Amino acid sequence: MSSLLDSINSPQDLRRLTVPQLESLADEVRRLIVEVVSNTGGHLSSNLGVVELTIALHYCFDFLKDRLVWDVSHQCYAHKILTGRREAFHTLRQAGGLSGFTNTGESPYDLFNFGHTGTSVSAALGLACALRRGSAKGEDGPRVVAVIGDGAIASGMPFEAMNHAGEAGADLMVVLNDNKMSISRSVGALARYLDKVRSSRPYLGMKHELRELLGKWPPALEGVEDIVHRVREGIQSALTPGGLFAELGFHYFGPIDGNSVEELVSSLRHLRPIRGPVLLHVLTEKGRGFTPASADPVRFHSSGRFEMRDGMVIVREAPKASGQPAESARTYGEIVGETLAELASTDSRIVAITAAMPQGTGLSAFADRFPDRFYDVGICEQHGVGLAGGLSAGGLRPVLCVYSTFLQRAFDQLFHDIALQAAPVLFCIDRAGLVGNDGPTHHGCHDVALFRSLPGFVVMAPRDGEELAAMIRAALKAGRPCAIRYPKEDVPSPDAASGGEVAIGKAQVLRTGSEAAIVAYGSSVRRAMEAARLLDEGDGLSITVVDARFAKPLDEEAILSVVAGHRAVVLAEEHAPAGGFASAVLELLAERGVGAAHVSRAGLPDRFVNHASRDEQLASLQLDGPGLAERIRLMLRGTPGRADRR
Ligand SMILES: Cc1ncc(C[n+]2csc(CCOP(=O)(O)OP(=O)(O)O)c2C)c(N)n1
Repeated sequence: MSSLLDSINSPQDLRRLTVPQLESLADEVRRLIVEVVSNTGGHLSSNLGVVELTIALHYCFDFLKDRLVWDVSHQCYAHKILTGRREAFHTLRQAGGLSGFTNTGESPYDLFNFGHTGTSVSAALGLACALRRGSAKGEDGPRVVAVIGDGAIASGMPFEAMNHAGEAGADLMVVLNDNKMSISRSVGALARYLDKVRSSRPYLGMKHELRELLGKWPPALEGVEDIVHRVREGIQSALTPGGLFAELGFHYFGPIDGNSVEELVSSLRHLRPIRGPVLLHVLTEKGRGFTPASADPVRFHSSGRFEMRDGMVIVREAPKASGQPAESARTYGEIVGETLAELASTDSRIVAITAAMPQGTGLSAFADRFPDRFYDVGICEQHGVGLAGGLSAGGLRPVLCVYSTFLQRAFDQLFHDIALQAAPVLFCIDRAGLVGNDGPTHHGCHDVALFRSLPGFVVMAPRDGEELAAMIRAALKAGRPCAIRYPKEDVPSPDAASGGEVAIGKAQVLRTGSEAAIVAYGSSVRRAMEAARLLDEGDGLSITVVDARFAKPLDEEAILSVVAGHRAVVLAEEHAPAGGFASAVLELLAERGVGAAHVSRAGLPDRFVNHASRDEQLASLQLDGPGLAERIRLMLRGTPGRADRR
């Protein structure tokens, strides 16, 4: 059956349709998104909410001349479908296929490779300032639009940008996509403020009434201009929804129905010619049009593959790589949450912090059990770290659970508010290493380098759940800043040597061999064990495997003895080459004057790793068991491993 969508290969095609046709097109776009995401996984709820908004934006603007910036850009699926990528859309998030975020390599309509929240307003303001310096100005000059969610707008950086935009008077339109949700419900005073604004009458409709009201001011007061002016302003800000944004220097409009193409098109056309900073507040429904997602937008914020059977959503498991040890189908985050809850029941100083990710970081159960010892600070990682510093100064033992990539923006707080104060705060760093289909914006490849550079920090990584729980216990006893990193994968079943205490700065030797050694950090330990088994069974080589446990302080004695006792040593980790665990070992060898010609690094390359499944990424970088085994074979034959030649 032919459809409207089949005829849309660019936004120009879209502009040939009528507004009622656009409403039907929205249904078709939505169906395609659900169909594809059920096969690929992806950010379903947010995308379903912005279909009409995306259509209306491309209808009213020409984003080859105008500029469109998506915040986070996890909600860009309809944008991709409408900007010439409909036929490739089924490859979403797959190796070699379309990215799940805007990607400058894919289309001239994608201006940034974004995946972190709160960056759109600054970027759009930068574009607007750059355009103002260029030649294309005036009524018909290009317009810059940023689309940002109600969760992201509270994340600090947008306020810095709006503060600047208001002052600079830049020609910038911010579309606030308000669906009341971050990943979970939006939190904080701004969320409460938006609740109030949401229930007020739209400002577009009130303008006329306001003018009428203000025009009828008693003539006796007209001489007292200043007073009249102030009273007018007072009335205006009391009666106008969105007064907060007006105070920041934005013309506020809304709230309007962001799931009505008609209302959107009429508002956008009305606002397009307005100069200076404009904020259009649109109300949308997260998960709209797909009942399971609108009923449970949190579950479908970032969904795995699924299928529908009898109206029920059935999760489809990703195929597991062969040769891996059995997994417990539990996440590291769950173990963190359980361990913290257990310890918190006997230690009233323990409190937990998340930056808008209670589910993702495994803290939901802790939050349910200890609601008054749990802080969700919204998407504000910097504030989360600063808060942890303050809580610890007040005698508490804060634990901040956060994804590696998002913590990066709080590096100064780690330095200033934590390390410099020697604050006993524990950082539980989830999604450390490669994250699979989300790709480069979400890989956690720099945390070891960041933490290692800060005096006083203990930096560690477990190989399984038991070691993680033991590290949490050790960290909370240590009374100093500590960081534990763990990957985005199911926790492997414990091995024979699992369990027991973890002593700060002590590694664990898991296998002793004579030919070569792998000193592995965190998630690489299980792969090192697999490599040792393959080399033993397939090549008759006996291999030592050390679970390093600590990147700082290193177990110097154990590492120096392994390096001295083997003719080939591989340092395995999932981290960027600069500053990681392997760097720490090489620095140690240099300090001690130990030759490192027989030592090689197996880590991430010095480039961004594209989206693909995590297993595909690890295999392509020779960081899985077979890859590590092959590196050892090459080293023993005297040929450097592939990674060394890269
Ligand atoms: C710095 C940073 N922290 C956390 C995240 C994880 N994250 C992705 S989307 C999202 C919620 C965004 O909410 P909102 O801006 O309201 O957009 P919506 O998904 O509701 O459309 C979060 C917390 C991120 N991408 N970047």
